[in-house]
Amino acid sequence: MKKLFFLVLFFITLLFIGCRAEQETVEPQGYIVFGFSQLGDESEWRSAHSHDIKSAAEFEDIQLLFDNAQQQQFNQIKAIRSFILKGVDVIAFSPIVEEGWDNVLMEAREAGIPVIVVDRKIETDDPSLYTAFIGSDFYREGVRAGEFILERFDNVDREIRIAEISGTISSSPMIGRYEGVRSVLNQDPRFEIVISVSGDFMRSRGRESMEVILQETPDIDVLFAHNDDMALGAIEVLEEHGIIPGVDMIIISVDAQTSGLEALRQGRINCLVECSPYIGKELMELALAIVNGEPFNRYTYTETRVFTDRDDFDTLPVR
Ligand code: GYE
Repeated sequence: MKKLFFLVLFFITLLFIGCRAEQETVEPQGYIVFGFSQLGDESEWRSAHSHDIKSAAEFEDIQLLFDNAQQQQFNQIKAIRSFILKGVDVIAFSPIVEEGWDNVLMEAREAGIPVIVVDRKIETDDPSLYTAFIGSDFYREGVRAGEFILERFDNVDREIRIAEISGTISSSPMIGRYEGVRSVLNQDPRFEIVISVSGDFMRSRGRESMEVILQETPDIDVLFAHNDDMALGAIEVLEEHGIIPGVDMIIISVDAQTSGLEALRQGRINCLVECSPYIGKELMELALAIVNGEPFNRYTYTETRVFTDRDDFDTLPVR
């Protein structure tokens, strides 16, 4: 009887050791929990950005906690606080506006959680509050748009009237593109931005903005829209008014997403300044490097290409 007891005990112990070994091998190496606060879902660019981040996390076997703040800064702050409470390994967020992040970033620092700023920049007196940034150079995008306008009107000897539909007020792409385009156009007295309206990066608001522009300022030569969605909304309104976009009015927008590229091929947009939302892979690699104490670049910028109606369309990217 005693023998039987020890035999049973022996097998139970073996079973236990076996289970433990299995558990240890199931846990993937470098497994991390990643909290991401997305600012909203306002544009085609944003959908591509969210999708790219989700699939990159899946590919790297990173547990992603994804929150959509529906265009509200306080929702983003709430999401970041909940990530801190959950004790995630790393936090990333795409800030809707530049200012107002210091307090919540200090809370993350106190909890010892590194923070990556993604896509848009923040304004802070203490840049050590975030660990790294990955996104685009919006000022350079504005410069590229300005250079295209200058080139397109090279031989035209009269005043060129420009309308601007800008992005979300106080957001870094809005500020960068606004300042960048002016830095080029201000060098030539022929060019004047006669009206600037904010369309909040949304197609519906792009429509409304163009209605305002047509009511208030006749004889516009150029539209510079801070993203494709707003340009496309504005184009619909132009067509409803019998104005031919791309011919009667030169159209430039930023992003170069699927619908923008299609409009370029149709001749309804003349120039697209590329802004890439596809940073998922680099973001996950960056997060892993930070958490694992490996070297990383503090600032990573995406490439900016320019596509125009005079390009060979076969060379355009396929999204
Ligand atoms: O250009 C626009 C989006 O922050 C770069 O936000 C992003 C901008 C992008 O809504 O389409």
